[in-house]
Amino acid sequence: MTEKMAATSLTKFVRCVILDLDGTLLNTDGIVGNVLKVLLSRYGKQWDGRETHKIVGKTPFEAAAAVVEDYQLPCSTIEFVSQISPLFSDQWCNIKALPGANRLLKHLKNHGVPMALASNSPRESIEAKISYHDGWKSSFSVIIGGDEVRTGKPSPDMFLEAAKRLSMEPSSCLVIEDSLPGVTAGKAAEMQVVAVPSLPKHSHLYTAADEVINSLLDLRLEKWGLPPFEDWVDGTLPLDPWYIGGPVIKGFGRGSKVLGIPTANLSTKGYSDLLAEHPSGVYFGWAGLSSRGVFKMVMSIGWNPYFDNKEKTIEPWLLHKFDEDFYGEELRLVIVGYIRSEANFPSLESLIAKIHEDGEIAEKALELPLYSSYKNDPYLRSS
Ligand code: ADP
Ligand code: RBF
Ligand code: MG
Repeated sequence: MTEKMAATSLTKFVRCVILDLDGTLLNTDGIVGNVLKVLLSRYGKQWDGRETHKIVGKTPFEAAAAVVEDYQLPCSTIEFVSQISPLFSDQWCNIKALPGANRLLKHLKNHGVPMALASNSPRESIEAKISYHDGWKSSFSVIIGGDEVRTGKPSPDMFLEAAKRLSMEPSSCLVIEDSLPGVTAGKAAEMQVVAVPSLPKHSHLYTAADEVINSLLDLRLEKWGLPPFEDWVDGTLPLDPWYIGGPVIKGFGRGSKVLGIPTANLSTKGYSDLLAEHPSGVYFGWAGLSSRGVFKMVMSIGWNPYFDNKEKTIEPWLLHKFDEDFYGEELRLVIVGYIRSEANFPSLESLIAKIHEDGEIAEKALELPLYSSYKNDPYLRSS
């Protein structure tokens, strides 16, 4: 038996799913950063975001303790918690679902797969946060907050209690978690654990997880014996369309054109929130160039692991042969679907081969009515 087959046959099939909330289903990180910025400025300090990894997955008290210590604040952890709590409560209505969260909950609900929500946040905060998302509360047969067990994650208590209330054996539970404490808790509970790290470039730390994926869009439920998603079409996942545009700027000058894959770079200035909202990966859609027309397009968003970029960039390859460059021209993109997560490659040849495969997938998919209708989107032609 090959190693891969052995690994597959060792995968335990599950019957229910236990989900974490913040960073897994909800995009809480931005809100946390904003609130800390406000509160720390009252102490004359500046939140720089670099400590985010120290608070992800912690209980509110532990996270507060870490900040109080790191910034040497002249207050107790309890005082800090009481100051920050109302600031958070004010923001709960602004927290967006992470890409793929609604899709996952709907799918599991439709297929009658029992779901539990297990979060280090207090029960009351969980209820408040999910109340802003239609259909979420009724998706969960069990909800457990950090204040309902003796010890929060990384202790397994919360997950074991969830399994008990679902009347499931721990080995029949799949945990989906973004944080390291959450993954530790899931493994300590002897459950299967899929990690979806919420912080970029941290995936190498999640060795304890049974699988590490980049976003919920990459979840393959059939791996765990659960009903597979049925929305993939010819290697593509339809998305709610989103829009980005601007003048074409100089990119990294790596000579991608020589490789046959020129990418018309857009400035990321003014789009950082939009880019942060979308997981890195390969997407496709339509590209409008002000004086030239509308063309098929496939693009990568992210850090290009092969080149280890420091900034999240957007790199659209227009699937058309142009006789000249078009730097400075207005480029409008409508992104309609997802193909895969970014990968690293052992050689430049294998990276190029994969990008060409992406191009073929996009080329074909964009003929489907589902995607071709966006070719006429007025956004692509107005400038
Ligand atoms: P840079 O590093 O400056 O982005 P590239 O080698 O990626 O350089 O080339 C990108 C440039 O090539 C684009 O800005 C555009 O002017 C031109 N170009 C020509 N054909 C295409 C195409 N099919 N898709 C994208 N850009 C193209
Ligand atoms: N770079 C990577 O490091 N990993 C990838 O998986 C990857 N996929 C890409 C897919 C497409 C469709 C395109 C256009 C680019 C991709 N790139 C990827 C980015 C590539 O490294 C980069 O665009 C060029 O080499 C210019 O920097
Ligand atoms: Mg480029």
